[in-house]
Amino acid sequence: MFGLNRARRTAVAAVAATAAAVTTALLSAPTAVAAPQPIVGGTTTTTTAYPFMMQITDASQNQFCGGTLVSATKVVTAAHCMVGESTSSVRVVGGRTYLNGTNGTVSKVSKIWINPSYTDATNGDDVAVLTLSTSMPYTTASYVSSSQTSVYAAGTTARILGWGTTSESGSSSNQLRTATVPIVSDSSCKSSYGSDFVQTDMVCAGYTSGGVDTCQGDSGGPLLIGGVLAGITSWGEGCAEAGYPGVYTRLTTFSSLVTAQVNS
Ligand code: 4AZ
Repeated sequence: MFGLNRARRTAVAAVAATAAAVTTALLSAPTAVAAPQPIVGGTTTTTTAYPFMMQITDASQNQFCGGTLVSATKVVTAAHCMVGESTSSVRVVGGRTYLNGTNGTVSKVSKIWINPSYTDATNGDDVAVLTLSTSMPYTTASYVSSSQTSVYAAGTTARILGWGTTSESGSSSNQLRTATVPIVSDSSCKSSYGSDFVQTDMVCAGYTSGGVDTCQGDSGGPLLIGGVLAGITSWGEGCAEAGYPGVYTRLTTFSSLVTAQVNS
């Protein structure tokens, strides 16, 4: 298996490693290096602009994944973010644009539903729904229904959001970031990823030349099409590499399962 990236929850180790890497770069760089780019490529934004954008954190409020508020007490995220977690090990934080902020609403989680078919992100089924102990006072996102499969037409503009790393080996962004990327055809994504691309369960987005993508720490967050939740950040080969678009959970396939959880 090639080096696929998925969510990293070793936040402290990652920060230490990144600090060392930055020090090395500063000491050795002969000329100016490019400024770190958002997500990878994009701009800063706020949870005021995207109020349904949730931080999924550990019990100490260290963010490790994203999630999308779809009702006052339900958050859609990736199954791979929740593997090994328990209701006592995670929190959901809303209304907090900055990772180092202390504002917003922090909720405990009373239930973690992981798609029972989930095994590994490259096998699909990468969806989970969290039930919150405290209602979030924020505007929710609507999500695609199972019949809306045409939203994934190749070339359609999609929006990605997260606090993830701003380059493949970079550090997380303190401020929420966003970018837009075109949906990639299933045939093209199959050319990139072969049998790891499960067409029924995944959709790809990104530029042929790379440069704009989700990366480590963005997992579980939204891919919006026309402002509607249509995908979940799932996996990819590296980040923003030419020929390797980001891979997102194809939410139309799981819409009914999600609705069952949202109504439970
Ligand atoms: C991650 O580790 C991750 N470039 C998310 C998305 C992508 C790679 C890694 C896609 O959370």
